[in-house]
Amino acid sequence: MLRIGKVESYIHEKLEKEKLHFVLLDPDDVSPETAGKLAKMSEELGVDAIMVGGSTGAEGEILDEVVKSIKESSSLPVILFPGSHGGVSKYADAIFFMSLLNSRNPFFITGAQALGAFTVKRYGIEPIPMAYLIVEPGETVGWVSDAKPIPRHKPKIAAAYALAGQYMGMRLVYLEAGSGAPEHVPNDMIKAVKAVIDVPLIVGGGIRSYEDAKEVAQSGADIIVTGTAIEKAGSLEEARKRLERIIKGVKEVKP
Ligand code: 1GP
Repeated sequence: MLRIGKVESYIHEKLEKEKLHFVLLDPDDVSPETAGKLAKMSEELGVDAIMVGGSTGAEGEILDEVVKSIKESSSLPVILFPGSHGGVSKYADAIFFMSLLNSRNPFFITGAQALGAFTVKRYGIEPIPMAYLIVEPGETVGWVSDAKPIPRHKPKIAAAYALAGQYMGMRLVYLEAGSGAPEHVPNDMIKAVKAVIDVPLIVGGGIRSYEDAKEVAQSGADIIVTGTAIEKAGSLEEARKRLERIIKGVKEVKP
């Protein structure tokens, strides 16, 4: 019998009361030690989960060490955000079992998923099926995964893919502008997607400030993801300041 797992239940329970903020840590950009410190700080400041992954190099021992360090430093759920079947770590709690629906390459739609499925089962990691959609500019992930990025002025295309994802059984939709994108996913596109789907909507890529986080949440994102703003803050103090402001922007918007 298929049952909703612990992490997914945690997400749903929290979403009844508030919008959520997830911090993304890329093992290619942060050391295990820094990842641990950022995770501890995230928990203190009210972040709801830590995502771990990236498009390049977030695999094997490097990935394991970062996940272990986060688990030792905080009690937040750790959710894998894999670039391919290599992005699986047995130390994580859950994995966004994602299909990049607008890739031109079937490897990123179903291929990597098939190659990783038994590993996920063997390790007992909770899979959370998710439709992953790349929006312009798409940045590294768009290029690496051979996406046909959704044009920023075509919200309806995003809405159609998102609804298709839901009808195919995916229980989350993620709109991704790409890590480090100069601008986040357009508000009109977030609104158009939110208007047609019933599953939670995650938005990430290019969200750096209180204002960004707030408008993305107001447009309808249920979960807001930030990576670069925290990872590239330069110091822990600066990361703390940025994180505080972003969390404020997310939490001020009521569901
Ligand atoms: C990337 O959506 C995430 O996969 C986060 O993007 O690094 O721009 O915050 P940023």
